[in-house]
Amino acid sequence: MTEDQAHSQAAKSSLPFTEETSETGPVTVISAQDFEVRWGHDAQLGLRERKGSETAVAGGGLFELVDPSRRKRWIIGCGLDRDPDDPTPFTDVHGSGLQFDRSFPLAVQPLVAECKLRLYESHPFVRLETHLQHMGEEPICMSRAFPFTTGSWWEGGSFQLGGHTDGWSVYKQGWQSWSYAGGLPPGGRDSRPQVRTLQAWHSPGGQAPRTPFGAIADVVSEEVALVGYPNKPTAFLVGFLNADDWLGQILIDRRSGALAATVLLDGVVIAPGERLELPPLLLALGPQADLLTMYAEAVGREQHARHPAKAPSGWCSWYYYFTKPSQAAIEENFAALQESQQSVPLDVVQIDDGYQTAVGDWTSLNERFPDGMAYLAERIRSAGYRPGVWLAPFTVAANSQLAHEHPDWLVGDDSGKPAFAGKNWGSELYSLDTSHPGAQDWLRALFSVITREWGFDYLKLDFLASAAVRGRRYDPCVTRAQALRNGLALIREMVGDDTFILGCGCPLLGAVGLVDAMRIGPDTSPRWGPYYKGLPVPGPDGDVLPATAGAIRSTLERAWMSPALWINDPDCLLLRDHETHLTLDEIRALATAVGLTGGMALVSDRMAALNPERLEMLARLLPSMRERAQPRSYFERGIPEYVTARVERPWGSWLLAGVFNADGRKRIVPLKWSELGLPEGRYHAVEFWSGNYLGQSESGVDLSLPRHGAAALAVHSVSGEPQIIGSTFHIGQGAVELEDVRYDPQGEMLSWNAHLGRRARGSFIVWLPPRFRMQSVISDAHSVEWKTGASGELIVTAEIQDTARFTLEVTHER
Ligand code: 9PG
Repeated sequence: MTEDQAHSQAAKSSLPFTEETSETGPVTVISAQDFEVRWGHDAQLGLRERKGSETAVAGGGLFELVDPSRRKRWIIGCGLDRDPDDPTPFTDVHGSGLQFDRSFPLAVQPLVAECKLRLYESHPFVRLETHLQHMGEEPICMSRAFPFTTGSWWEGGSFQLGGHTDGWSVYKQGWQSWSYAGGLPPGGRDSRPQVRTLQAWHSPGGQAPRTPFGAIADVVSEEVALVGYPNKPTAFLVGFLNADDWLGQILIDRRSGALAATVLLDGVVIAPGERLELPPLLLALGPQADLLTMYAEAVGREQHARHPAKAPSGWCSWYYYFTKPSQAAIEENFAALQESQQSVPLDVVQIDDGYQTAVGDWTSLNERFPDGMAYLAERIRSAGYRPGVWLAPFTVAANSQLAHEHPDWLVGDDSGKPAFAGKNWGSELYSLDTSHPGAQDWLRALFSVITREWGFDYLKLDFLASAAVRGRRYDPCVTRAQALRNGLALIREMVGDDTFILGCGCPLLGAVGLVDAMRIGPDTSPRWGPYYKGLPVPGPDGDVLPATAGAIRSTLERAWMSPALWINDPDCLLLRDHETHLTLDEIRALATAVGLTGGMALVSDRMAALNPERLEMLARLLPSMRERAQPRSYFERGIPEYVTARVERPWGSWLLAGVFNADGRKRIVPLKWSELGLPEGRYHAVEFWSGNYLGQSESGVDLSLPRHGAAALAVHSVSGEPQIIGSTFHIGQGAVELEDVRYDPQGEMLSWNAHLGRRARGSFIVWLPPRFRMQSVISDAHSVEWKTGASGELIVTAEIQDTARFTLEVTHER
């Protein structure tokens, strides 16, 4: 395309733009979907909602330089672009749009910030890419770059959300799988662990990051953040689109209303003539849940997220056997699983921590595994399960053979000792230097043994954040972000596409496209709250320690990631009624979160000792549905009270709602339909676990929830014809098992197919409007019965072997 053609195409694009003159000079004004973008020749970038002037965000880039001794640091901004280029049309993984290029010379230093702004015809976001070009003669050392700052940290900027300029709430994203994710309303403190090990595990930039102007930041969110007010429709999202080369975080001041998207440059030296590419940013205004979904989809497209055909279900040894699994225990468990396979079909049997002699010495087995791993993997496979195994490939315990034999493969600290990567297993932990050729060969050999010699094709790779610890590496040009991503890429290359990789203890953004699934919360545990050595742990340390409540919170708060980035792993259900402190209600609360968010469904109990009724709770989540519920508000601290998902089928649609009571006592929740986002109308509600029809209402229902309990509702709009309004077969209440539901008014028949993929006895809840009467039910299912329930609903109960067809004959008195 010639320049002229490009120009005329740009002019024709559905993204009209004009040039205006403001107080600070010329500004390009671009109209896109529901918002307007203003980009000044002075580098100020603004987004504004088109309707009203209530919501507008404007700011720009700042850069933090240090002298090589790191004793002095200073912040510089951008100068004018005197001669901006015309926009050019482009097409990328997101679609087509217009690209605007600007070059801003930085103040004082011979650096130029080259910025590319992309606006899309079919996505309501802005993509901002910033590169730094060195034009001078002397090397320049940089500690951080802030490709977008706003509010009080950007002179002349503005940050207004729904008319407010301060007192925001933030949805914080923690650094890795176990880290805190959730709301931080104003007033409350950020969640920052204090204990040394937890500090090492839960932040890439230290727990007291500085704002561009030196104060300790109020909130630090890794990779992405959402800012807004609980009851305002529009929020602001800013997020990095990859962590291939550099780690990014968002610093926020809720009180004064400021934000800085920050790239951790770790004192990189830019040589004369060199170019430093910062990770691209996505900026957008819109409704909370839509923004996070849109962000996840954009990252998924850019990073070529993996999309496994199915979310696996399975058994894991950790939460019953902990550090002491054995060959005999594994064998006992898959044998027990086989017994219930028809009604509880599971895919994977995964051996967790505790087969190895030390963390790092993965191929040296302890005495509990006498016949070796190849033998056990084969036994698991011939029992009909996919064999899975846990390991922490980038973590090396000080007490391992590996640490003794290859100290040169460890990331070092400034004093030349191995860098601290936390403490666990009674040992200090170090980080494997994935830039070291020796360590790389070792990794290749290790994964060849695990997948080829032993035969595992499901890997739970844990403590992955170790790879990205700050420190000295063999190859000084390899950044921390690259150390993690290259390490993961090497493993993926070694094990091939058919091996399922579950990331755990893993920084999130850097793993997209390499893992099939990701643990998205802290460990669950046989307790509701976090405990350490028998004592409860309050505060931010407790936020990241094993706890059922923490697993529920994270499962709901990070539901938006799946399936756009990977399949979410909410961690295992502990269903047992022995060797646990959990009540049935607490177990049900986690099962509700797992089921409604549609990720993996795992169990970790001694199966032979498990009460079949308890196991039924897992069965009723299988297979996992493709819908996933999201919190109604991302801005409250702790477990969200309401989560919802819309199910849309050609033959009907309904709302699924999870309602959680995190309180330590029983509570009546006056649930309003409007709080679930439903339009005005009359609705039926059926609670899944009890199978109870809660009646129909125009306002809502009062739910009585036990301490730490949850309810899972299907909410159907009341129609004038017979309709299915609930099911006890699956938590989606029809989302998975129902097909082709239809009412034939001529024949006076309500019919449907049920396709369950397992053997189960359960009920469909049917509503007949006034003047309809039930005649009979015809079905090829077993032992079909029907009765009228307490509120006039019809309960059709049957045993289904995989699939069945149902027809209800009714009469209608006109
Ligand atoms: C095996 C376990 C399980 C579990 C993983 C990971 O001390 N800690 O805070 C801590 C946190 C998580 C953790 C272990 C210790 O668990 O998430 O599923 O595989 O390792 O050791």
